[in-house]
Amino acid sequence: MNNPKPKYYLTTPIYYANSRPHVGSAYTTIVCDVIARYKRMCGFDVAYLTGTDEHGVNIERAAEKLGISPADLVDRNQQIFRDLWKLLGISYTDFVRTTEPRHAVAVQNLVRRTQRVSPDAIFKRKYEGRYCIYDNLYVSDTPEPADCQICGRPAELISEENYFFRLSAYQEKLLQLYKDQPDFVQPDFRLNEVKSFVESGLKDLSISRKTIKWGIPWPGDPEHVFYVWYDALTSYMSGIGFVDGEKKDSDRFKRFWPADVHMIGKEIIRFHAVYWPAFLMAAFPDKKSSDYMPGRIQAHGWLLFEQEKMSKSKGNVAYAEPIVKALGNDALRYYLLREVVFGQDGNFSKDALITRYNADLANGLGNLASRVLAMVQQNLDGVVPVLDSVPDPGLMGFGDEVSTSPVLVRAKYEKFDFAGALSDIWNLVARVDLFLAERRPWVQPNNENEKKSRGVILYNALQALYLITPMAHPVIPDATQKIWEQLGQPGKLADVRIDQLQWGGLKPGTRIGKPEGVFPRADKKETLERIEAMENEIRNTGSTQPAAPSADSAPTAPIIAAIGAVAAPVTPAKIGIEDFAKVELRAGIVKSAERIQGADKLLKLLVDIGDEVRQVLAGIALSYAPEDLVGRKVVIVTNLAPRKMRGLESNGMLLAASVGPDGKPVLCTFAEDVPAGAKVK
Ligand code: ME8
Repeated sequence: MNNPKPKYYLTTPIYYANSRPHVGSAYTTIVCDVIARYKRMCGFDVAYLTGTDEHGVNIERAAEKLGISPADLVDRNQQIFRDLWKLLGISYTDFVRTTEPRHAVAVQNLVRRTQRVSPDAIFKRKYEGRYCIYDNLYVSDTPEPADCQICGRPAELISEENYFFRLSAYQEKLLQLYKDQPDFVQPDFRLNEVKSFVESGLKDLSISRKTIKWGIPWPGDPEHVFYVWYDALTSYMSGIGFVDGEKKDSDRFKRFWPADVHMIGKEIIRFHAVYWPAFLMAAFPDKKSSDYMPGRIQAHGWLLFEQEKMSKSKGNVAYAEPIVKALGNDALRYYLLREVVFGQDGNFSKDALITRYNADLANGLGNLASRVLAMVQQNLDGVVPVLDSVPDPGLMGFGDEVSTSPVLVRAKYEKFDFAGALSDIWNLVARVDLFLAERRPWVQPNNENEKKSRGVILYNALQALYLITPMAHPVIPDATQKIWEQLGQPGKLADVRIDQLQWGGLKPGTRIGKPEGVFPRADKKETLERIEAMENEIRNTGSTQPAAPSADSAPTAPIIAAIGAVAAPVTPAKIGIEDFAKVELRAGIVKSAERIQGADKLLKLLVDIGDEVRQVLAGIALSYAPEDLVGRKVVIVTNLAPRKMRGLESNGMLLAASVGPDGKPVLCTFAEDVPAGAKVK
């Protein structure tokens, strides 16, 4: 049967399954969940796809490091992603793994189709160039050394015969697409960046690899596997039932394709706004653009941790699970959407998260709901009053003011201005608080008129709550569902039409439920400690990657992990001497040491390493007093890329053993005399 609802299809990037998700990956997924929930509440039939990107050299190498097979690694990690999405209440409808057979078939069929309908689009030639294995990016088409534009690390040399996609032939067509679909890339300033990139000339793109085994075999030439981005992008189709672009495609694919929005972080815009539309143009030259071209590529900014992008490869990540376990799912969702201006970079701080939680959720909405509901229970027998006279003009003004709000809030959701929508909703919470403070319904009435007036005041406050609750639902689904039930409303709040909300929708005579607090206040210190303890547990045991350093436990933490204080899930694979030789170790002498304000565990050291004095930040402040370190001989890793913490650069790492159950760092030193700068091998 045909579904009369309009369709809406949105996707997250499919995340690399080389490690567990962090707050950055959770951010995109939560944003998409808010959109999906909002659209459903506007009457759309929503398909929401997420998944895991499970091929490529970074997966191969991550597995090798752990001494397990790539298949085992991705199996484990994709489950961690799914578990987290469950914990976060993500209402995705489809999940795709690129190692699924249905996906491999789709990728092979898409390329076969392309070769058939656009015979010039794909050709074979020798490739020599530099490739970044972390970002899966062809960095330069010449063999000279080059650094990756995304992560800045040196790219690897590759030289092999590859299949190429003739991207150069799509330059004009892409520019035409940006003209015909002016919203194709959002925000606008990103579209300008994309246009300049395309205008500057497009090079043909290698789309197969011979040196990698962990990938989808090229049809008819199994020595080659697909370039991970051709593979990964196709998941947006395979994930909802694309098979061949012909008769075998599922009804679901036919209903939902093309996507309305591909939501991504800004660093992968080129793949989505240039390569992906070009791949699609080549695969469907016989179709109208509106039948296959995504509606929009929406790029958001990064969550920053200590001013740097939070990323798995840098190890400066925060995890979502401990926050959800300590404060609930709504707390993280609310904080991320309220604090980060969508589209821009935003800082992530647990401290700010707890402050927001207490101010806006516990003291704000939660407190308002429980106060109003308790007063209705106590004074009105738990029933929404029937008004038998026209309320006084002051009260009608309040209703008018509140009832215009849903239209404004919806306009902001439509523009993906989540911080704006939430700010409007919370202004309304403050407005109701003020209204109650002015009208004081808790004062015992002296006569019948005053009693009626109290009923009218509470009636107004209840109607306001009745509007606020669904408006906040896409962002904080758990608490709003509870408040909804406490307002005596049956069924799921998710089924309420947000575009049909009306002042007065809470019917007089409705019996309200038992008021129960939805956001208990959190003690900041204690909550932070709980979160950090859980984070440490994840770093030490729960992760399939080596322990990641926390904000102020680095830089000794990775070494502590390597020494074996943590219970690694698997024994690390053996390395050759050539791998060890990559690490430059030298003897150093500490010249000065001082504490860093606001970082309990970090010390700032100046270390003489012979030919220079290096600034090094070390997570040893709980074990060493700064004055005890001056003059001390230490071992330092001198060729580690510099890293910023608390706004200061650390240019090296001290070696330390990790002792006891708490992993107390004990610095490595020398029993005999050594000059500063002596090599340690
Ligand atoms: O790029 N702040 O996967 P990925 C905000 N597999 N968002 C962040 C973030 C941060 N600090 N860190 C990650 C890939 N993200 C490819 C995608 S799609 C066909 C293939 C989010 O695991 C953001 O959405 O590196 C970013 O684009 C994505 O995770 C990258 O995830």
